[in-house]
Amino acid sequence: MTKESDSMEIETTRLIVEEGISDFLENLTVDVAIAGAGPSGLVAAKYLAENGAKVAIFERKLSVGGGMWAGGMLFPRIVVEDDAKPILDDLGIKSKKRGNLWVANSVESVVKLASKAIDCGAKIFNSIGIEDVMIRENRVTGFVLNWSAVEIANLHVDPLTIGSKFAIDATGHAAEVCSVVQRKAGKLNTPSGGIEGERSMWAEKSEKLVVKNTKEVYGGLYAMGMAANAVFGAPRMGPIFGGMFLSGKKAAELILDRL
Ligand code: 48H
Repeated sequence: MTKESDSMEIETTRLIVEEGISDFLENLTVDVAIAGAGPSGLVAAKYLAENGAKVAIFERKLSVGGGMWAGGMLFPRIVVEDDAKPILDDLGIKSKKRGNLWVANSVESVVKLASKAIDCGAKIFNSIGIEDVMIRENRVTGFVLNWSAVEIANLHVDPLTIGSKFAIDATGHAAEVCSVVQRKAGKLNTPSGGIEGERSMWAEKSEKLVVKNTKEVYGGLYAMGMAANAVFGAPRMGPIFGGMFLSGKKAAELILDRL
């Protein structure tokens, strides 16, 4: 409620707190909660939201984009294969054919992908990390979250929760959500029942496996992107991002079928 006597600073504070809280409250329960706003998380969010799902991404850092900003060894370029080129086109990301691969600017890729995900209706909550999950009857039913600043300052502050029909681990190499579920539930849907661990670089193999490994790893919890390869013991691929895009799209399609 605005008061005419308030200074501009007080009014600014009121607007920011009210709007921030109302956004958070509107997303206390969602169809799909995604941990991590790297390329796979943003692609999944874009296709889910575009098809009518209520999606919230929680990103530990201030910035979205994960490992894509930096391209390869800080040269701001990524490559994708032919099968992911339609996704670049759909996102309006310019690309150049070089031999068998397409080359795109990594900064343009992050900016356009994030912009499309937001325009499609995905909500991004940054500087919030997932530290745990809720589990009911062998199913993940939501995330347990806290401000990243609390984690960085090592403060003893209890977390809060949001509920979801489906959850996605898009936290990259560390597969953080799957690690928590393995620790707390004791078993994942993997050959060993746990996280198999990422293997050394082997691009051709890894790019195919990241799509194959994009699946439900525990009731209601999907792994995708590098997290999927870490969970299922597949190799890494360096700055090739086609598999990340295709994995995000596959996760969205699998979940949309079940919503
Ligand atoms: C909230 C979290 C948490 C948490 C982490 O690493 P990412 O870019 O992940 P992907 O899988 O979308 O893309 C992987 C790609 O960037 C990459 O690393 C490749 C292709 N590597 C190949 C190679 O050979 O090295 O993004 C993950 C995001 C980041 O923004 C993290 O900050 C965030 O998830 N995150 N957010 N809660 N617990 N943990």
